[in-house]
Amino acid sequence: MIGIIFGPPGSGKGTQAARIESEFQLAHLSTGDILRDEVARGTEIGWEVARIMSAGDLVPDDLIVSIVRRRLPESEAGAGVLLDGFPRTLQQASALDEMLATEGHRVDVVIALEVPESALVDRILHRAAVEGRADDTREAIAERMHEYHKLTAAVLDHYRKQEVRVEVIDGVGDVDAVFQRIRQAFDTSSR
Ligand code: B4P
Repeated sequence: MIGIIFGPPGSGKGTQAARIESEFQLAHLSTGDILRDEVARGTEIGWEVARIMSAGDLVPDDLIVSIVRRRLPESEAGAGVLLDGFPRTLQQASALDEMLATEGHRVDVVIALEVPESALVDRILHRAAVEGRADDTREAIAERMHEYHKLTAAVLDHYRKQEVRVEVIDGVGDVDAVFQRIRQAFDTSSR
């Protein structure tokens, strides 16, 4: 099973992916988590991406694709993988399709979380107060939303055109309620 959890910044991708990971034994591969870990460890990649991320911009496609190319085989080894935060551009989506095709695989399902922008900003600002993430400032949030509409939203159409199953999930409500909606969609799609 190759799944993608998709949605604008703050839609709850990471939150729901953690639930899906434990319920369906899928390996959770989050490019945001990988990049934050590189920054925290002060690696060469971390130095390269820290400023880009804190401004709310997307890091270069080549870098992200090489990270995923390195990690995907290990993540795919078990029951399957849930990609979180990737692909975020059409170039990344094509690179992923090619990586999977070399092993005779393809994306099976896209879970697309839908949340109105006003609620997204509230959630992220709330997280800012709790976690102090470098990209949770008002300016960076505005840039992340802009990048989402300019570059990322088109990824959904890319998969719809390929007739990949796309499940649009209402992401408003408490974390459990959203997860129940995802579980229903996931159960149906894996049958
Ligand atoms: P991500 O880590 O993917 O950040 P995100 O889109 O904000 O996260 P997410 O939607 O997972 O939000 P969460 O569950 O935490 O990316 C960060 C940055 O990394 C990008 O801006 C970019 O610079 C870089 N990057 C990553 N992948 C890349 C790629 N492929 N290409 C280029 N650059 C890339 O939820 C947000 C908040 O809402 C949390 O506080 C949570 O507690 C709360 N919340 C969740 N569900 C809720 C609910 N149902 N109700 C109320 N609050 C809820």
